[in-house]
Amino acid sequence: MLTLHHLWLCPFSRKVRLCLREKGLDAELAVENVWERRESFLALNPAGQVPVLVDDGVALAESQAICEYLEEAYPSAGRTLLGLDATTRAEVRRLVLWFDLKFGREVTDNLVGEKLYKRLMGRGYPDSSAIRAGRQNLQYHLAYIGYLAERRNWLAGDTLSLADLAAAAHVSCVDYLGDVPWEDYPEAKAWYVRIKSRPAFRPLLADHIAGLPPPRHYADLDF
Ligand SMILES: N[C@@H](CCC(=O)N[C@@H](CS)C(=O)NCC(=O)O)C(=O)O
Repeated sequence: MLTLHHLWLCPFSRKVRLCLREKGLDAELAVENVWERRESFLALNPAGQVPVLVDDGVALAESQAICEYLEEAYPSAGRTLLGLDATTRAEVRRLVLWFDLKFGREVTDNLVGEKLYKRLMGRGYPDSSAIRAGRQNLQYHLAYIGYLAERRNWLAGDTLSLADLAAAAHVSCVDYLGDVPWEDYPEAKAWYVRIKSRPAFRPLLADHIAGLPPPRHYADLDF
């Protein structure tokens, strides 16, 4: 029995949701309003952050540790999301960090953080200069995604990996807010269309945040 404590438009939770689905695993989703600092949640993860995966009573925290745990605990026949050899695994991990840390700080925090989480956490109003910086930074990240996707089948190599899931998790949060200039980045768009069309992505496209509807193209596979 798997339970994922998560938040809507949290890229780290989305990465784990995608990983679970790609591995054919079902988890019950439990929304955790992290800003409430509930004691029972802090007992699961003293850092007070989502995602937290509870697998048969054992709590796991940190999205990358969770994804790598799923790889080890639930190996899928003939498939891996981490890469078959040491070189590919190093590249997958480099790109996961690129998206979770660099894209996260330069883009997701400035857009999703400012537009959604600041309000939810009672930390004031969106800062328009941060939003401008997020949109500006997003452009070179989209160019980099396009550069990788043009040269490789998937971002880290021949097969779909956690690098694609991390990238798609962040990009999908920003896309929910309508901030992605897709028409200017056709190679990145072609990669996103491919990953968005995978069955594992469907539940993310069905997400709807009360009072913050996504733009029409968000759930459209042929946008
Ligand atoms: N490095 C962590 C980052 C998780 C994270 O930043 N989660 C955010 C929501 S997207 C959170 O729980 N923030 C609440 C807090 O930091 O107090 C991971 O990969 O799981």
